[in-house]
Amino acid sequence: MFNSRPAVRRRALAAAGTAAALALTLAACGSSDDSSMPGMDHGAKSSSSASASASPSTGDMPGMDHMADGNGLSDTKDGYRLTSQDATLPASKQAAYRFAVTGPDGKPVTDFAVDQTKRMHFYAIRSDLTGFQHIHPAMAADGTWTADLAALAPGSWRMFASFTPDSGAGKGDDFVLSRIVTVPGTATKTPLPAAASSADVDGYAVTVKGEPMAGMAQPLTVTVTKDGKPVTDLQPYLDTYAHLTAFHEGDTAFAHLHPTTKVDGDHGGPNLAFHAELPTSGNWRLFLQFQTGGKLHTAALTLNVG
Ligand SMILES: [Cu+2]
Repeated sequence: MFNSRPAVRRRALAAAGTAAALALTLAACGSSDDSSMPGMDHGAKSSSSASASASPSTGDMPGMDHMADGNGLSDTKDGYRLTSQDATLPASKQAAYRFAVTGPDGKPVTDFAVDQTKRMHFYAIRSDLTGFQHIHPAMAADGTWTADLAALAPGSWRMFASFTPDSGAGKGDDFVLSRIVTVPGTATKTPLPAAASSADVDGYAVTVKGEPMAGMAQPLTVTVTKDGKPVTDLQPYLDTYAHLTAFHEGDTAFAHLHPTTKVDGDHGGPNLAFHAELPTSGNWRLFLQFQTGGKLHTAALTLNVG
């Protein structure tokens, strides 16, 4: 009896210690916005590059060239680097994010190839996959890009730059690089909506058919309807009838889904074919952008990848 007591106490203490450690872990997970803390960037980078190199490469498949970009979670690849002084941006008002791409020689790159009608595609996404922005920044002569962002909610954001150098060692290679930006304030996490096969936006219904599998190229069909009727007046937007980007729950890994439907005038739809290759399993937030009557629509739905 006397001897068992310390043992019981030790177990109780050990249990208390485990509970405390668990609570700390939960607290750390709960505030996922802490991933933007200085010094945390490099950890994310090394793990992301490891997973990128482990994923199967299908870069030689037609139309799959963007899949070779990796998951976009690093700020550097093949000597190219996304640089920015803007580690924080103000909350709840328009903000300019300034950045540059430096090449293997360390100098800012100014020569970019046009891809899908633009020399630079820029995406902002909050750590909970809300707040998606897809914009096309302007470049100054010295290679400094300015992305004019709409109001950002407090929290941790990842800024992605997607580009193709038009000279130098990386000429013709597609890059997606990213950096984290902190927006000060009280960050509230929005739970990811449940997986769904359709989403509504601006009176349109967008339905996605297909069974994407991690790391495999799978056909994905997007159908656009309005009031139950097929939509056939989709306009070209960035050389496509629908621009699809996806971000992975947890690490905000990036994927760009490429259309296989050819663009031919202002009468796209209702069915659009894509090659989906999402490198990892889990939930992806899919953003579908399409244009009608000169207006851009952005639908979002959660896609579960097995
Ligand atoms: Cu773009």
